[in-house]
Amino acid sequence: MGKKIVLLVAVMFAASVMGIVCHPTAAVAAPIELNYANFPPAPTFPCVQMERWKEEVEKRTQGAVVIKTFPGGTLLKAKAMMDGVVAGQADIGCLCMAYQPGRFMLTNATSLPLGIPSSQVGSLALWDLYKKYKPEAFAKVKVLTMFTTAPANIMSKVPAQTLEQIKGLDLRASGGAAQILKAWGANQVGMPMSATPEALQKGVVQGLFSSLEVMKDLKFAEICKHVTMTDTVIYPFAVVMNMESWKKLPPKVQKVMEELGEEQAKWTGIYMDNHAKDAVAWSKEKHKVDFYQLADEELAKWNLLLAPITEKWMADAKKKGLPAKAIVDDIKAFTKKHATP
Ligand code: DTR
Repeated sequence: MGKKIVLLVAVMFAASVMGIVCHPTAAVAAPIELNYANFPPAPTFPCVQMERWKEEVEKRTQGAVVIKTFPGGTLLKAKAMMDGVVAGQADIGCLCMAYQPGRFMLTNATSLPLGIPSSQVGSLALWDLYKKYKPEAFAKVKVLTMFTTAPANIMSKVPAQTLEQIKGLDLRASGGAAQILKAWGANQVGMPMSATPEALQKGVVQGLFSSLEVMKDLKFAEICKHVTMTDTVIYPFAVVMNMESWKKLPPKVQKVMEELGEEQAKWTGIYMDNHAKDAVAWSKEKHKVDFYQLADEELAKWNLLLAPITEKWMADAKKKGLPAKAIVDDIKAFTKKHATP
């Protein structure tokens, strides 16, 4: 009898050490379910990174967490993302900070024309910037990761290869990049990416200024037969979680998500850079898109027009009490750090 009890205790002890919960109700404990909202269609890169993050979290928590994803603005739309997550309409949301320049002023400094060369470098520099300054704009949420697009280029139905051709052309961009189009003389039309396919179809705009992966993911190569390579600026994104939902998570799950922060930024950067290259090759081959490389002197002329944008951001940031110069210097230093192999 005594031996049996000892054996039972030993088995229970071993099981609990191995993490097997013996309590009958705990053994069938339902996984924690989290909703993750995203604004653009499923094939686009913000949604691809969302699915990758979901898979990693589910795998690394051994199924203790299940994430339900909502692409295409089905749960929250682009500009409602932050407030929707704060209010708990979604546990997690992915937002493009560039769409709200004033609200995310500090992190949007990464979309100034400062020469960020790729999505990988941009994503890691942005993550460093966030960690260093912990901007007030994110005080009510848990930031899970951040990343950026690859540099933006002009995709258009008609050639936009000279400043004369761009003058007055209806081109779509949002946030920081909008000022760039204005500086080049375009008639800048602002809207989120999710509204762009229809605007192109209906002729509301003649083209857009963005990273090139959308040529394939949103099939813009079918309609925009001209690309002018300027490799100008990136757009920054954030993935945020409702604070209550975050606090309710077991520490082990929180650890998994925290460890994924920088890794996810890098993964997304690499995915985006490769995918943008792939989209260029696909557009040339399948849709005979003409890619036009500006001559160095011409590009220098275009870039010169952009200098006042950074100056204006610095003046505005100072007015808001931000250490404008330090932020810009840090972005340059983080860029250099991550661009150097
Ligand atoms: N360049 C920004 C952000 C962006 C780039 N690719 C996608 C795909 C889906 C949504 C947003 C973006 C923009 O032009 O909106």
